[in-house]
Amino acid sequence: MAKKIYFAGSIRGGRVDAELYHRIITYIQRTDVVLTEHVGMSNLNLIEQGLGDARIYDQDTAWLRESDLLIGECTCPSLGVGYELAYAEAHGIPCHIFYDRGKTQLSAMLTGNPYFHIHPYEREKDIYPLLDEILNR
Ligand code: 6IA
Repeated sequence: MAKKIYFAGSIRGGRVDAELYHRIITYIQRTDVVLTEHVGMSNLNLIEQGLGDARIYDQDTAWLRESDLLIGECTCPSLGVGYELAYAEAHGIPCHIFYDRGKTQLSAMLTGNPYFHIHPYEREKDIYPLLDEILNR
C-alpha cells in the first residue's frame, strides 16, 4: 500500500533548493503519496502567507500526525523544518534527513539525536537509491 510521506523543506528559510525538493517529491510520488507537494512548487507566493499562518500550522501538524514517514531535505536551514522534525519525533514518526555535506554542517541538535536517520550526500544522484531503500522498493 502507498505510504503517506511528509516531505519537509525550507520555505521562509529560503527557496534556493526548491527545484531539488520538486525532483525528490516527484521521485517519491512514483509509488507513494506526498502530503506536502507544495513545498516543491516554484511559484509559492510568499507575500500571501501572512494571513494564513494559523491555518498552515493546523494543516501541517495534522498531516504530520497522519504521515507514515517524514523525509526532510535540510541543506537550507529552516526553523519550520526543525520544528516539524521535533514534532514528528514527539509523535513517533520515523524521520529521514538528507543534506549536502559539501554545502552545510547540520545542526548538532539533529546529528546528535539517534532518533533521526541522517543521510549526508555528495551528489544529488546519491539521494535516489537511498529513497528506494527507505520506501522499501
Ligand atoms: O520556516 P520555514 O517556512 O522554512 O518552514 C518550512 C516548513 O514549514 C515546510 O516543511 C512546510 O511543511 C512548513 N510550511 C511553512 N510555510 C508553509 C506554507 N506556506 N504552507 C505549507 N507549509 C508550510 C504557505 C505557502 C502558500 C502560499 C502556498
